[in-house]
Parts: sequence; C-alpha cells; structure tokens
Amino acid sequence: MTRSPDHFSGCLLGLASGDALGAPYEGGFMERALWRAIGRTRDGEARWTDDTRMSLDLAESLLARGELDQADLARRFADGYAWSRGYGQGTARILKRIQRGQDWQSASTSVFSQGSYGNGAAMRAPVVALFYVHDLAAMLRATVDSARVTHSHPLGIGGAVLIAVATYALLHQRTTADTLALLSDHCSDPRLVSKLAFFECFSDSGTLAHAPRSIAVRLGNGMTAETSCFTAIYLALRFRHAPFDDMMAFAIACGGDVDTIAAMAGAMWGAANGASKLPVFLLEQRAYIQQIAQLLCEAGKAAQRGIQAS
Ligand code: F2R
Ligand code: MG
Ligand code: MG
Ligand code: MG
Repeated sequence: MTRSPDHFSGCLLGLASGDALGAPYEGGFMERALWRAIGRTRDGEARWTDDTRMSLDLAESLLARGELDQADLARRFADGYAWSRGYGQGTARILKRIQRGQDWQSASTSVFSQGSYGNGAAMRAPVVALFYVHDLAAMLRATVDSARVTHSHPLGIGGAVLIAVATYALLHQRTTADTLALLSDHCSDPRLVSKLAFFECFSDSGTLAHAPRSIAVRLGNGMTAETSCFTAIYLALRFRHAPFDDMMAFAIACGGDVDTIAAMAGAMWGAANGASKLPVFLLEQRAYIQQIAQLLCEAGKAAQRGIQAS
C-alpha cells in the first residue's frame, strides 16, 4: 500500500514534536534547568534536540546521495553537531573527532571499544523506514549501516532495527499483531528477545492498562537502546488510536529519557495517524521538517516506479 504524504509528514513531525515536547522533562535537575534557559528559539518556538538534528542529517544525506552513504552521513552528523542540542556524551566525542578529521570507522569505536549501545541510532531510524518504505530488505540493510556510523554495538544496532521495523509496519497500517510478528522476525539478540516477550500482553486486552511506573520499571526509561526502544513501541501501540497528547502525557510520566522515547513513539504514532492528527504548536523549523518529509515521500514513489518498471 502506498502511504499518503500526510503519513510521511506525520512520522517526521511526530518525531520532532515528541522530541521538543519531551526535552523539558529529560534528565535530572541540572538538565531541566538548562533546557528552561535554552529550550525556546527567539521566535518562541519549542526547540528540538540531537534526536531531530540527527534525523534531519540522515534524511538530507539519503536525499542527496540517493542511498545510505556512511561517509557522507558521518560528515553531516559532524557538521550538524552543536553542544546546545544535548547530544549523548559518547556521540558528542565521536562527532568532535570526525570534525577534527578522524575517519568515522575508527572514531565510532574510539569511545566504547565495542561501540555504543545508546539509543542514538534508534532515535533516527524512522527516517530510514520512510526512505525505504517500498523495500523492507533494503531498509534493514540501510538501518544497520546507518547505525554503525555512531553505534556499532549489537544492542545499538538491534534497537535501531526494532524502531525502523515498527515504523515501517505502522506506515503500512499493519495491525498490532502483525507489527509484533514482524518485530519478532527481526529481533535475534537474546537480551532484546526477552523484552519483546512482554508484548504478549497485547493479545489480552485486559492487561494493556499498565501504569507509567510499571512500564518504566519493566521496559525501561534509560538512554540505552535496550532500556528505551520497547517503551517507545509500547507507547505507539497502546496509543495508536488515542490522541497524541495522551501518549505524550504517559511518556512524561514514565520519566527518564523522555525526549528520545517520545521522539521514537511520536514518529511511529505519526506514521500511523498522519500529520493532520498531530497537535499544532510553535515548533522549531516546522515548515522545513514538513518539506523534508515530502521529499522523502517523492523519493519513495520514484523508487517504487523503478521497482515496478524493472
Ligand atoms: N545526552 C542526552 N541527555 C543529557 C542528559 C542525560 C542525563 N545526564 C542522564 O544521565 O540521565 N540526551 C541524548 O543522549 C541520548 C542518545 O544517546 P546516544 O547518541 O546513544 O549517546 P551515547 O553516548 O552513545 O550513549 C548514551 C550513554 O549510554 C552509555 N553507553 C552507551 N554505550 C556504552 C558502552 N558500550 N559501554 C558503556 N556505556 C555505554 C553511556 O553512558 C553513554 O553516554 C538521547 O537521550 C539523547 O536525547
Ligand atoms: Mg535528545
Ligand atoms: Mg534523550
Ligand atoms: Mg524560525
């Protein structure tokens, strides 16, 4: 099924909206105080963080190169880096090293020798689902390649694959049961498989009504892929037919890495529901984000025409 342009905008604007609305609640006292000072643009728009910046870098790279090009992506990530976007500590160090001329392959394992297992590759994975919406196998390859630029640990990559697959399924309006089956097909690391088992509760609607605290404890609210991706998937599936603001309130109540969990959940919710259902508020670069989403939609249509012609 070809997704409408509204669903492409919904995905990218949902990501940026979750990020910007969640950012004031991320981290501890110091981080929240800092965001109160720098969390608005001069025009009064809600600013977004590294989650949206790196997603836009990835989209711009895919559109410019027509495919996933790791060297180009690494350069764009490094050029886009700014401390005031609140990057993860490991990613910030990697990007500064690339800025100074180190090649991305050695930089990406220079902070953590096995690579990062943070959620930084997962938070931008919805963009790969948009670009490769007509080709699941290509989407999976590109998700792994895009993750490796900064997150080469198996859990960092595995989290990115889960978020890309869930976004892909919701873009294609798959049912919750089908979405979970597709996730199961593409989840092999035992640490992730055991957490996916939690979702068996979705076959029993009576057990859906978990409290935020219970979700934070059981699925996590941390900065690692393993402790945040499942919470985002839970939010998107539980609230897919409910208002975005209800999902946001639940994400805030879960606490922890709120901007990133809400960015991933927001992207999936927007992919399912479209931009027309998202709340309208003053969001940094809203028009530009919408424009990039439309370019991704056009690129997808062109790729589909190519597949059909060949
Ligand atoms: N950085 C922030 N927020 C700052 C407030 C956080 C607060 N101080 C707190 O501690 O709660 N947000 C942004 O960072 C997250 C994305 O992170 P990313 O890009 O994955 O960064 P990184 O540094 O690669 O990983 C995050 C942390 O995970 C631990 N870690 C990862 N791999 C590790 C490994 N192989 N060995 C040991 N530790 C590893 C480290 O603590 C990393 O710093 C998002 O929330 C984004 O919004
Ligand atoms: Mg962030
Ligand atoms: Mg975060
Ligand atoms: Mg402006």
